[in-house]
Amino acid sequence: MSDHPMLCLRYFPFPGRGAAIREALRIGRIPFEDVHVPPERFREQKAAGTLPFGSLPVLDVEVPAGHVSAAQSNAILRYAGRLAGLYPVEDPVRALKVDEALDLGEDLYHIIGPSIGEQNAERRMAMRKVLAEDTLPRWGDFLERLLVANGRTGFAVGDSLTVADLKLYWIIDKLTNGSLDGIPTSVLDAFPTVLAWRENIKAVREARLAAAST
Ligand SMILES: N[C@@H](CCC(=O)N[C@@H](CS)C(=O)NCC(=O)O)C(=O)O
Repeated sequence: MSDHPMLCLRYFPFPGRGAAIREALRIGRIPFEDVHVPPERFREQKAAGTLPFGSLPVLDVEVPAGHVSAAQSNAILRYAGRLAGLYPVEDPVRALKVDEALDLGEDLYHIIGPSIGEQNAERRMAMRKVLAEDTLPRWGDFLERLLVANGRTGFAVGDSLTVADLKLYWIIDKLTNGSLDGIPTSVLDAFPTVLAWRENIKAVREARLAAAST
């Protein structure tokens, strides 16, 4: 029998804020039920008030004392990171830097969120133009400087994979994979350390996921 509590992760059937959590648990070989909630089911759950803050992801944890449900992707990711050995529990300063990077990831989701919610195509493209030409290059520079300050190790914090890399990897993927119309895949090409970090994390994640699945 597993030493870990029974876990159930509820999220939409796309990467979004769920991918980093799914990958942290998989890399750590932590068993969990990966529930993909279709949009219509999400609307039902939201209307029924069964989601802590009316959003996903939600992690359900079965402990001897009972059942705990928690929302907030960064809180869930830190918990997953502690279980998986991808969060520096023994080093408060390093943990501070991981937390900083996780919140940087959330800031980026909030920066692109309004344009994703904008239904009017003309207004959406106007928002995307500002994002592509001004906002995202500015934040790309913040990330570049964070990675340079960490010594260009290929990781966001220290010299090994943490949940900070997984969080940032998936938001940077969203910004550069061409799925946001009006945001060119080259939007972060001016930042060599970001590009090198992204390639490194892509390879490290794939290797760790492959190793964990054997
Ligand atoms: N601060 C929350 C934000 C959660 C959030 O906005 N989730 C989105 C999906 S990534 C969602 O559920 N959107 C649908 C809605 O809010 O109606 C977190 O980090 O988990």
